Amino acid sequence: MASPVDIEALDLKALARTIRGDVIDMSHRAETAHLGGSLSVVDILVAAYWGVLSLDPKDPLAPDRDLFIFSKGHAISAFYSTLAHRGFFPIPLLETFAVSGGSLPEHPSPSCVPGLEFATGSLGHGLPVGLGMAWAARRQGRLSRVFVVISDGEANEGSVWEAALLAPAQKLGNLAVIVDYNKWQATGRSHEVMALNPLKEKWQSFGWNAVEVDGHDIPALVDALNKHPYHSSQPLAIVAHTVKGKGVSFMEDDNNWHYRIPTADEVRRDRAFCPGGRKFVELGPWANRG
Ligand SMILES: Cc1ncc(C[n+]2csc(CCOP(=O)(O)OP(=O)(O)O)c2C)c(N)n1
Repeated sequence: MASPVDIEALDLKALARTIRGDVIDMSHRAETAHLGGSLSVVDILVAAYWGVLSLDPKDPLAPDRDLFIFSKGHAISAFYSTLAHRGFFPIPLLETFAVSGGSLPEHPSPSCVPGLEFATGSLGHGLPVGLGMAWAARRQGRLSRVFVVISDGEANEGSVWEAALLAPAQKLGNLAVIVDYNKWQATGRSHEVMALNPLKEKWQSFGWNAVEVDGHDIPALVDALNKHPYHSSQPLAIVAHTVKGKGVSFMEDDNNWHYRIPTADEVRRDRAFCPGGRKFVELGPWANRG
C-alpha cells in the first residue's frame, strides 16, 4: 500500500490555497452554498491526504487501504478538490460540480468518484459507519485505519455520541475522528445551540485519546495524526480549532457564508488576496444545469 507522500518536498500551503480557490469557483459556478464550512476544513484534508493516509489513487479499492469518511458532506467541494489534486480523478472534472447528471453531486453518493467511501450529507452517520469499518478491519485482521471528519454542528447528533461510547468499549484504536471545530453551525454559534464545551474533555471522558490542534497548522495536524498508536485499544479524537471561511478575509468567521454564494465580483476580490496565485476566469452559468 502506498504511503503518504514526501511532504517535505511539497508546498502544502500553496496546495491548500489552490483547493480553497477551487471551492470558491465551484460555489460560484454551480451556485451552491456551504462555502464557509468548506473553507474551514481544507487544511485538515491536506494534512490527511498528503501527510497521513496510506492509499494509492491508482488502486482505490485496495483491501488494506486506509479509509476516510468525509461526514460533513455539505462541504463536499473541498473534498472533491482534495481527491482530484491527490490523483483520484482528473482535476477538470471539478468543473462539473453540481451539474445535473454529472458525477460530482452536491452531496456525494457512494462510488460517484474513486476514493469516496461513503455517501454523506445527512449529518451524524459518518462516525457510526466509520466505527463499523474499523471494527470489521480489526475482526478481519486488516491493517486499515479509519479516519472520519465531522463538523461541530454534527456533534448535535446523538448517533455521534453513541459511536463515541462504543469505540473505546470495542478497543478500536484504528479509528480516528477529527472535529472541524469552526464554532459555527447553520443558524448560530455552536456552543449556544448545544453545550459542546469542553469538547476535548468530553471525548477524553468517553475513553478517547483526545488532543487539541490548530486546524490550520498542517504540520501540527500531520504530527497529531501520525503519532497516535493505531494498533492500540484507544481511538483518537482530534479537536481541530478552525475558522469558518478561512483563507478569504471577508468571509472569515462570518456565518453569512454558510448559505451565501459568491458573486463574480466577490470571486475577483478573493483573487486580489492571492497575488500571483489563481486567476479569475469569467464564468457563465452551466449550460446543462438542471
Ligand atoms: C441530519 C441533518 N440535519 C440537518 C442538515 C442540514 N444542515 C446542513 S449543514 C448544517 C449545519 C452546519 O453546521 P456544521 O455542521 O457545524 O457545519 P459547518 O459550520 O462546518 O459548515 C445543517 C443543519 C443535515 N445536512 N443533516
